[in-house]
Parts: sequence; structure tokens; C-alpha cells
Amino acid sequence: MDNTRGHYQLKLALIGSDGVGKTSIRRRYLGLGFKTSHIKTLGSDFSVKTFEFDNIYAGKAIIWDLAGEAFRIPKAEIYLKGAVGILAIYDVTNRKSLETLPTWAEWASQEVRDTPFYIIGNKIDLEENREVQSEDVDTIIDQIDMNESVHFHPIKKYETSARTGEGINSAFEDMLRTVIERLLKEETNQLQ
Ligand SMILES: Nc1nc2c(ncn2[C@@H]2O[C@H](COP(=O)(O)OP(=O)(O)O)[C@@H](O)[C@H]2O)c(=O)[nH]1
Ligand SMILES: [Mg+2]
Repeated sequence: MDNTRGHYQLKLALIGSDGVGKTSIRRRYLGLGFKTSHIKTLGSDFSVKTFEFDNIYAGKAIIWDLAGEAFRIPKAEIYLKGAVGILAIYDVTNRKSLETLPTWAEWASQEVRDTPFYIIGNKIDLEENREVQSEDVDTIIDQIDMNESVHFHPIKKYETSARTGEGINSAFEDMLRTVIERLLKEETNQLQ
């Protein structure tokens, strides 16, 4: 990896309950549009997307999409190996999918530490069915923060719709920017 020319290869992982929209978000970010059918992701699947922004940040994002039940499968956390950022997805119309995120965070911590952890509420186009408010997410973030076996930072919240595309690019771009700024900082520290 040659950071000075900005050719990053960054692995990001999408986690969260089955049906929250992980595969749809990945497809949307890749520019593949939206499908109403739900084909269950088996094990894991990934896509590669080249990115460039601010004229200095460029590279490839390798986006892993894990099957909904990953944390019940022995050793499934191995899929997270090498991930530099986690996108934890829930469905704003399904409170349970938010409430399970502390369990996902603890599970992911077995393999990944000290990376950004973005909590993303998807399906905001279904506003009339919304079950989750912003304060509910703050409570979950506090819960994750208080768990001593979890070390993610920053933990941030975002909202998206894979259906309309709202919020998707900004969530990924903010994540990639945060990851790259951290890598650059680590590099500078190593040189000192
Ligand atoms: N209305 C709406 N439906 C969505 C959205 N994202 C995903 N879906 C639907 O939710 C279902 C599950 O999506 P999928 O991406 O397969 O979820 P995954 O199991 O987390 O990978 C599918 O029927 C999708 O079409 C969204 O933003 N809005
Ligand atoms: Mg899927």
C-alpha cells in the first residue's frame, strides 16, 4: 500500500440483522440501483468500489456484507479480519434491529478494534412506519460505549434509504475520510 499516492485499499464491513438493507445499501453505493426482492446473503459477499474525493483521497473500498445471522455462526467474525471500518445497519421501522446492535458491536470487537463504528438507520423512506427516534440511537450508543470489551471510535449515527439513495454516499465518504485521516495520523506518528 502506497499511502503517499493515495492508493488505499480499505476493507469495510456491513453488519446488522437480516433484512435491514445491508445488501441494498452496498448495491446502491456501487450504483447498481434498488431491488425490492430480498435474496438472503449466504455467509458473506463483497464488492469493490473505487473512490476518489478531495483530489487526495483515492483508492478502493472493499465492502463486505455479512449474512444476518453471522454472530450466531461459530468463527464468523473471521470475515471482519482486516476491516478498517464497520457500518452497523438497522431498520428505522424495526426497533428490535437497533436494540440488537450492542450485541453486534461486542461480536465485532472480537476481531476488530479501534476502528470507526457507524450506526446507520436505513429505510427512512418509510417514514410513516418509523419506530426509532434519534434519542433511541443515543441510548444504544451509550450502551455500546459503556461496554468495556468494545473499543470503537468514533461511534457516529447516520440515516439512509437504499430505496432513494439518500444519505448513502455521505455515510461511506465520511467513513472513508475518517479511516484515511486516521491512517495518515498513524503514519506521521510512526515517522516521529
Ligand atoms: N423501503 C425500503 N426498503 C428497503 C430499503 N433497503 C432495503 N429494503 C428492502 O428490505 C429488504 C431486505 O433488504 P436486503 O438488502 O436484502 O437486506 P439484508 O438482509 O440486510 O442484506 C428487501 O426487500 C429490500 O428491497 C430501503 O431503504 N427502503
Ligand atoms: Mg444481505
